[in-house]
Amino acid sequence: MPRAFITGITGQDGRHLAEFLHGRGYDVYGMVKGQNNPGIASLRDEVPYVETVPGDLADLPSLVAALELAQPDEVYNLGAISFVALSFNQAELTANITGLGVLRMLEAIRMIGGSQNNPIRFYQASSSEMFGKVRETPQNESTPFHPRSPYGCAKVFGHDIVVNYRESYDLFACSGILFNHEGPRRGIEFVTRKVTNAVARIKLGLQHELVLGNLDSKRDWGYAGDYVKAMWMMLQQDQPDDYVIATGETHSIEELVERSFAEVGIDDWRRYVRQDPKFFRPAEVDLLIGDASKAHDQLGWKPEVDFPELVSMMVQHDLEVEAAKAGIER
Ligand code: GDR
Repeated sequence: MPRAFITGITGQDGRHLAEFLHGRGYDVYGMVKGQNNPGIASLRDEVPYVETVPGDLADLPSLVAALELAQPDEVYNLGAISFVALSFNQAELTANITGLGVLRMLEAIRMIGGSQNNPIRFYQASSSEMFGKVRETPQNESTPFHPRSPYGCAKVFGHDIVVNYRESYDLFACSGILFNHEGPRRGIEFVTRKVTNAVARIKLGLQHELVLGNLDSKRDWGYAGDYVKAMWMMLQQDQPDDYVIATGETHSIEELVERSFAEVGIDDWRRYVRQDPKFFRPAEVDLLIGDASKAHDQLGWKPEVDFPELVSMMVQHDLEVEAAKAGIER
């Protein structure tokens, strides 16, 4: 059986990817940090077949030990400080985990290596946040980077060091430049889930307002379940390369809010929404829209879930979960 090792296993993508790889017959190992990681309970619930391995992206010896234990064919580096807003407050931590963590993982792979005939294949979770103040629209693999947050800067370092290690040491290392990808497993701090969860609670009478920051920024939102498939596809190619993964459609936060309220039959959404400066960022990424033609042509990848389906899936999920928690019959 092929073996996969995933960092960031407790996050949205980690769980989707574990599910996908398990379905393809992989033994899946997930790296978990800390002595009592709160993410472990839901991990055991949702993906019980994942073998957890201790390790931390801040600690190279722990990465080497984790790889020695898992003996993977494929390594997926999804672990990061991934919340852009937090990265402004914890910039150094973000640089260390989201940026230097990639370098440590690459070094660990160089040390462990895998067998001569079957070297470890590496996937790095790069991000559309690297495009930041975009130099061209839509953005593709050769669009120059202009990050707008400590998170974006750290991801640029991670991306560049993957290219450098590929060129210097002939590693099979790929980066997926993934645009925003969402779903019912998305953390509540990210705008899509914050909105769909609040809309569900407002509909159920459990909450009365939704407080947001900038409603004008635009994002290319896809479904996380579709995007993890692209990660795996990249590692099955003959040659390592970098790919943009996106839907090619963009929508504003306001459109997301409007559509989410419409899903529960509320048209006058402005009654419930308030803006608060504390949710605005010191520097914003105004517009993202990706051109995934290379992934379409070379990987045969395309997204299956569109924006209306995504919003509907998330709102309906949150209605169900919130009603169950509150003991409301629907
Ligand atoms: P993003 O995702 O920064 O694009 O990064 P997020 O959902 O946090 O923000 C999207 C946009 O919404 C605006 N916004 C708010 N955002 C949050 N979180 N909360 C609010 O109340 C709010 N109001 C408005 C933001 O200003 C922003 O413009 C995500 C992360 O998953 C990264 O890790 C990943 O690399 C990129 O997507 C691709």
